[in-house]
Amino acid sequence: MSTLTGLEKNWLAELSPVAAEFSLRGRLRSAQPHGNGHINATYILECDAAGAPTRYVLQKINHRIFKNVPALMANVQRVTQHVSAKQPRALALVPARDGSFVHRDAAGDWWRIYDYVERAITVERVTTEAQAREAARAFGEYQALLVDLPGGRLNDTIPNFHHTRNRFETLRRAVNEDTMSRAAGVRAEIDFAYAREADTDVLLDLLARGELTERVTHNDTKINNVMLDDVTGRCAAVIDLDTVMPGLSLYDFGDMVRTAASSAAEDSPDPSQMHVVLPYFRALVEGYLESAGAVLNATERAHLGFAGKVLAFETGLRFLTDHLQGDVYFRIHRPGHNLDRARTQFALVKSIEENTGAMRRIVEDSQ
Ligand code: GN1
Ligand code: MG
Repeated sequence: MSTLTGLEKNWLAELSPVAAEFSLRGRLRSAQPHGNGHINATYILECDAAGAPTRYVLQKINHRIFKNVPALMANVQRVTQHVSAKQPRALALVPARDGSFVHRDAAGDWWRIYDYVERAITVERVTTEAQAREAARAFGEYQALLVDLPGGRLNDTIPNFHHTRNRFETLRRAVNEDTMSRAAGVRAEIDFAYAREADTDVLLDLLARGELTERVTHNDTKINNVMLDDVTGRCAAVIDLDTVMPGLSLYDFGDMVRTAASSAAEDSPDPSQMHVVLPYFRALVEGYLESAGAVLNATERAHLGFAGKVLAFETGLRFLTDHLQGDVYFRIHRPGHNLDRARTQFALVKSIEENTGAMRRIVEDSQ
């Protein structure tokens, strides 16, 4: 028998008042923390109406990071509505009692609820080519579905989110300010980043020249943001829609390479374990082109491999910056966690550099 320690929270009691602000079916029976996000807090709610259990996903939106929650929720509403007309199991918001889709509590925190996507799983690591192909096909399909989103440009929920040059300059500032006196301990990582400054402008320059176009993109296509049907393995729903906003398709594809064509977890404490997995990269290219190929132009298709390098590099810059600034952005679970993450991302960058030729051939074969 377990005894309640002071450390164990009574989530049901704590979350009941906020759950009561939404139109849930039945009586709230349990509430538990859920998932592996680095930013928002996520919980599973279970309700019981006449013996029929219904599950929901409750989230507290991190408004230190998403500064304009109403603008964010306006995006999510538009996107979920558009996509659900075409995909039956797509994410759906639960209305709040006041008719909106978000509740602000007395402490100023913002909450929203989605229906739980049943009979589907997320994976933290890709273990088969079929999974990689299906995830890429699903994110590509999402991209293609949003091509005709009505209602004008979406809000930028985080301005310059994937502006790699900006991310680089933020790192440089963090190094110069060195508020936590950590720069001396990470000289090798700083040098690694500075040596690749030129990479930060490549996609931005192509955009400025009109060779790449802004699209509606997901912008956080980590492999654990696609739910796979637990029987068929096919995509049930794309999740984590907070950064769906104007962006480049190559950001979406690149983040898939980073998280699905990589040999180790993004935070592996042993960077030597991290390298690009070419068969998974091939599966990603094939899956993505299957669904998004018709909307992509030649420049986008030609940069699929490079996009993986840029996103691994950019994410590494962000982790290194956060380490230097005292771990204020990404949730950490151990001291040095952001540094492990940065080192492991940079190991992936290096591996992609070493495999540039092989990746180019894979892309050419798949066109
Ligand atoms: C954050 O919270 P989560 O895990 O969905 C981050 C992504 C990073 C990712 C790295 C809003 O996503 O950009 O790629 O961590 N989201 C935000 O794992 O910054
Ligand atoms: Mg996310």
